Amino acid sequence: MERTYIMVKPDGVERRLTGEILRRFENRGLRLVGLKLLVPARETAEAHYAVHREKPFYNDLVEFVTSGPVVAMVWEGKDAIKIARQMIGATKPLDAAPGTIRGDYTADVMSNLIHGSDAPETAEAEIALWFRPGELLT
Ligand code: D4T
Repeated sequence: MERTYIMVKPDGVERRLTGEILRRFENRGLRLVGLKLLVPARETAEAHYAVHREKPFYNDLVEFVTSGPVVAMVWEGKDAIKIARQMIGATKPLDAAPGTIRGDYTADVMSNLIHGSDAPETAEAEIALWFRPGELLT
């Protein structure tokens, strides 16, 4: 069993896509073990995107993800990290296949609706960053 951190970004909440995204993850058979709505603190967003600190888009990214409420979630299942990444679709709009969340609902590299952890180590760090242990099912 594997856990992954998934986040509906402010554009996804604003566009009323939270229900559609939850439905897709439930239909795929993953188990929801944590869920909350919050406006991210700047420090949390900076830590979440620390790997991109030197990139030219870093400041805009932190501004964007703190610009409104997000839906923070943890989903569990066999190969949950890769399955979620597959459902989310590629970062570059031209590479995001139809049938994926990004491929069906966005063509913008930054306003790309949703985040999903990319590896077991990042999943563990992101879950610990966004959730306290008591907020997750066992
Ligand atoms: P996240 O991390 O948000 O799930 O997105 P990805 O895993 O798909 O993509 P990423 O980490 O490479 O990029 C993080 C975040 O930065 C935005 N971005 C990315 C951007 O605005 N311009 C760019 O050139 C890149 C590469 C989009 C997602």
